[in-house]
Amino acid sequence: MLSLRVALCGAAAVALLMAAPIRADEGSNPTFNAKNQADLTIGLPRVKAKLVAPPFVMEHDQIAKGGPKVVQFTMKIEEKEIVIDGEGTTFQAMTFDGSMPGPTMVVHEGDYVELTLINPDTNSMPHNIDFHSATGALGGAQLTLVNPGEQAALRFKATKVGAFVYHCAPPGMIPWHVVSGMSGTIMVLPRDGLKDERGKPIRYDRAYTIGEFDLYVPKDANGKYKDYENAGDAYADTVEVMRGLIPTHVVFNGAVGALTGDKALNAKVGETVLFIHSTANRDTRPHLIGGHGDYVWERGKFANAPDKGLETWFVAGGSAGVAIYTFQQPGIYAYVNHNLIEAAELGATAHVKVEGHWNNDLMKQVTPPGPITMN
Ligand SMILES: [Cu+2]
Repeated sequence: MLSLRVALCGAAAVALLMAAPIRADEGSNPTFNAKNQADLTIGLPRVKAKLVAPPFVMEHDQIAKGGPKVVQFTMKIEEKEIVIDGEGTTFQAMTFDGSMPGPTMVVHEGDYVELTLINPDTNSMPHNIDFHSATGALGGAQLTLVNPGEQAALRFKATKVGAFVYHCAPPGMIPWHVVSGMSGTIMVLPRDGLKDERGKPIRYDRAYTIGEFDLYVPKDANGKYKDYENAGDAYADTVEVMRGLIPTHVVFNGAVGALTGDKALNAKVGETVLFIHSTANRDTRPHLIGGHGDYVWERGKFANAPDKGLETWFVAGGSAGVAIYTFQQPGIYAYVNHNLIEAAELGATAHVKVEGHWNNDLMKQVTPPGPITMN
């Protein structure tokens, strides 16, 4: 308990340095609920969204049906121990709804996102949420800081189209909470769906969400990864590793192998798959080995025309990129961070298992490997 208190005191000191308001109702902040303004959501349909754990994406319409809605979401914050690699290394994760990344939220431009954020009293730390898609109050972080045993509700209008990161941003502890697992994606679709540079509709058959995380796990004097009782106990050592900027693990969806083998993503030849790739802290460069990005919004923002036919794309830390590919050959594809050291040594690899018929015209093994016959 002592170390947790030390962690939180340290965090409070940093909060002062950052001069960030602790909560909206403390100090001299603007008024976050202005008087004499009509509530434009009155009379709009209200729908409850059903979030699902990544790599899956909640059911959604690619083209909006009807006018703007208030889409209601609920997320519970969960601090928990997870195992992040095949060696059994434990990690004190902090999560939105129990998963790394948190669930992917989908709405349409002009909809209102209404999130109830719950911090159960089984947790030990304050948390909040900063939506990169929202406007004002640190992306909502100022209005949602909840202590264990509290909940808060935030509503914002989705005015920008694209895939955007959301993450926890508690004063003084922002990077620690982010690299402990607290990020996810919200995708705001244009009401009339995705389009190419000429306005031709782009549709997809499946959507997957991949969250890349750089993890910083402390080691003991013998070089063995340390176990901790809880996140607070891990705080001081973890921040020391973080400050070196060398991650011990770079993983997709919370652990080495979270999306490989029998946990691979699935698709069929002829299917068009949308991949959302978020990274809340560190730059990355997704690449689908043996495939391409047919349409890629590197910066994830649908107001811009997509790039076409890319081999590798760049996703800046603190953003989510979107790539669309129609699979043309069956097989196991590796989807990697093409810093290959991070992919192969540190964990940033996923598999896509694609079923269907092989096309000899696109590729054919003319002669299998054998003795040299040409001099
Ligand atoms: Cu947090």
